[in-house]
Amino acid sequence: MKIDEKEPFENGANPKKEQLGQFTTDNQGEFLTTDQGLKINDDQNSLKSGPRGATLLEDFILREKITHFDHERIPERIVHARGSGAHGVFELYKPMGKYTKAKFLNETTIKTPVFARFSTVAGSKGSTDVARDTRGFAVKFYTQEGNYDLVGNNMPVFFIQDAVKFPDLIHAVKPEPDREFPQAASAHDTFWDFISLMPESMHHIFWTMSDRAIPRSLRMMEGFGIHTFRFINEEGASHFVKFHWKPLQGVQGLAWDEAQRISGKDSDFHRKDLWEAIDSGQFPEWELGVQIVAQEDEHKHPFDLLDPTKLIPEEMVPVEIIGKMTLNRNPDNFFAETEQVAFHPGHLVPGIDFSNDPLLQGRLFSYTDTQISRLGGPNFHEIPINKSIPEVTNNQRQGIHRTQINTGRVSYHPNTLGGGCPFQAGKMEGGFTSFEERIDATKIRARSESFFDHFSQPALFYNSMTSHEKRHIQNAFSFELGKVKTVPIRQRVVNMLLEIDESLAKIVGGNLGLIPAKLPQPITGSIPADGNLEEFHSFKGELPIEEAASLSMADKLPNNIKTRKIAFLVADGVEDDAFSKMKLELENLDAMVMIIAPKQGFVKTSDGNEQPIDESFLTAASVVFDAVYIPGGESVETLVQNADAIHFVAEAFKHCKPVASNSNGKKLLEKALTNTKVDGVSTTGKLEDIVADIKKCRFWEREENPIPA
Ligand code: HDD
Repeated sequence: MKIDEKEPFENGANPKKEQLGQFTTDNQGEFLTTDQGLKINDDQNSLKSGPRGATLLEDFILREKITHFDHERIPERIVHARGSGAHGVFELYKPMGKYTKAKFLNETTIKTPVFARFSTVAGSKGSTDVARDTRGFAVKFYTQEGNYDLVGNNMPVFFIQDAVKFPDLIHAVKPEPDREFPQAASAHDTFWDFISLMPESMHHIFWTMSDRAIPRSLRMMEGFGIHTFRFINEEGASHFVKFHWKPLQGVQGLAWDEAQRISGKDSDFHRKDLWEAIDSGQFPEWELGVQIVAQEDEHKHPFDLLDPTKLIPEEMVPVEIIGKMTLNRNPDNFFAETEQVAFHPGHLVPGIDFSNDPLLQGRLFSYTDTQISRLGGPNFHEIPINKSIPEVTNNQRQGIHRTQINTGRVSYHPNTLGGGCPFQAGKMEGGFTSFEERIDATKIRARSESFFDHFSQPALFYNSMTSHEKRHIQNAFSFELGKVKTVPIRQRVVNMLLEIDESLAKIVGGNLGLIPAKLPQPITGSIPADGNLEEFHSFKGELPIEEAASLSMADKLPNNIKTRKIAFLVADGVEDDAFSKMKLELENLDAMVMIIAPKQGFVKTSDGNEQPIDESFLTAASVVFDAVYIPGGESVETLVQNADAIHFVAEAFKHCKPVASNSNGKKLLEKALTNTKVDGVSTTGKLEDIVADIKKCRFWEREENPIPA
């Protein structure tokens, strides 16, 4: 497609889907062939010297098949190796021309195709989905002006202020190099050693110690562009902008104990959840929001807009919702699409530009560089999932795996032999021009003093948490540091917590048998010539607000029960009516009901019907469900004798989930729980009671009186 043809984006057309279609094959009804297209007669026996003889080197069919197999792996991503992706569309609610000339942010009739990939950071490709970790949230917009990538995370700040530290951060969190463990875990000495020496990491650490780091679902997390970017309008005026993704499914986390158990029971928990939601037509949606700061207000805030360890509280600059992304199609092939997709924060379109955030600036180098080794050369943009919709017309040629066949003798610019083509595009023709920022500076390897308030924002974050969220943070610090073997590392972190919140430092210190001490915090970087380190120390600045409700997850719950997974525990003799009516009613509200019984196959209901079973107690676990329901009947007499059924209910309760029965089913609840007269346990069998509890997601106050399970 030639640049600027906008029609293919309108009237429901999806030019990316069409483009991918040209590369899609379906083996249905086809003969088996070699890679050269030769039909194969026997794919099960190698060519031998006699039926019992040695295999012949001549067997090109055997050689080709095994050679391909031998080379099927490519290097996994150095970070964000474990990920899941999906196709979708972005629709704009209102034109943003006042701020940006980007076409996909100006034309509300256009549906821009997107591909989104969500990931953990530290773990390898085969690691668990539910590790305590930041999640990557990367979206590729296939716009009519070329690809625009918003490569963010599910947390609005980052660990470090300068990209030069990124390799150290990642080396510290990855499995330790001599022993190659722990996998997909930050709870180990090298990570906390680094963190204890890096006060700037504290803000992000508070986010990773919160439930944001163990999302219930990839569909239930917010996304953030993190850095301050620029919007540039037609007149060339610049506004600073921060990007936000707000999920319409609500925001929810897991319990930490639950997350650890899910890692054993179903380490594909998030991947499967995303796939199944899309497959069943429950398309996940996020609204895109922007926080805009006028150019002249650059220095108005008590933190530096260029510092990626800081956020702008929504209470200070509201988020303006401008559009919506819907993920509506699972990939056809995981490797070809999700694995080979190559994101880059430097893939821009006119109307969006960078700021001088030193973390962003370093990223701009790293992403293309990594694709060259990961995807094998400089032509990775030709892989179908990475291809832009506008045709690529430039003078780049050759390189490994080149697929484009450029005609003609001219591959340089300027030229006359090719009629001067391809032409440079002027501003009016959509040619990209960088924002003309005036720079008058001394070359210096240093950091601005405006980056040194490392403690006010983590304090704001902690202050903004509800009591259960605070408890989870206290427990997460205590868990992570408890796994650290080197006591001075634990002590340094506890001392740093003292700079942020005294009560937190004392609770965590108490759990570790340590007393927080007020000591000078470490400094990083070069020592000034005059030896005066004072100004290099981290400090806790003043913020105009003490709490920001927008930082808490507590009031971001969904107002429906769509895609919630509810386990029905049954056995022979289950009351037909109580069972099938409730199942139907919940499914009518788009919840997902799974029937679990002592054995697979069928159970006989009270009316003698045969009810098929989805899973047995052997294969199912409460941790992968959002709620449990026990319909009454003779079945309950069987279930109260079944240790797995009792454990199932108790474990769901322990993880603060809604647990329900009808009046005849409550015997199982009474057997499993010490107290059934608490919030989130209903025995009325009424749909409205169960739905109200499921909407609340969790009853965290139960953690104050934990039960064994
Ligand atoms: Fe990065 C991948 C997000 C800092 C270097 N990064 C990667 C992915 C996400 C992020 C979501 C996975 C993309 C995908 O799904 O393929 N990275 C971030 C965010 C950062 C950040 C939000 C800070 C605000 N990253 C960062 C720095 C560097 C890198 C400072 C290097 C100096 N990131 C990479 C990388 C990766 C990557 C090595 C690995 C695989 C890839 O790029 O394609 O280049």
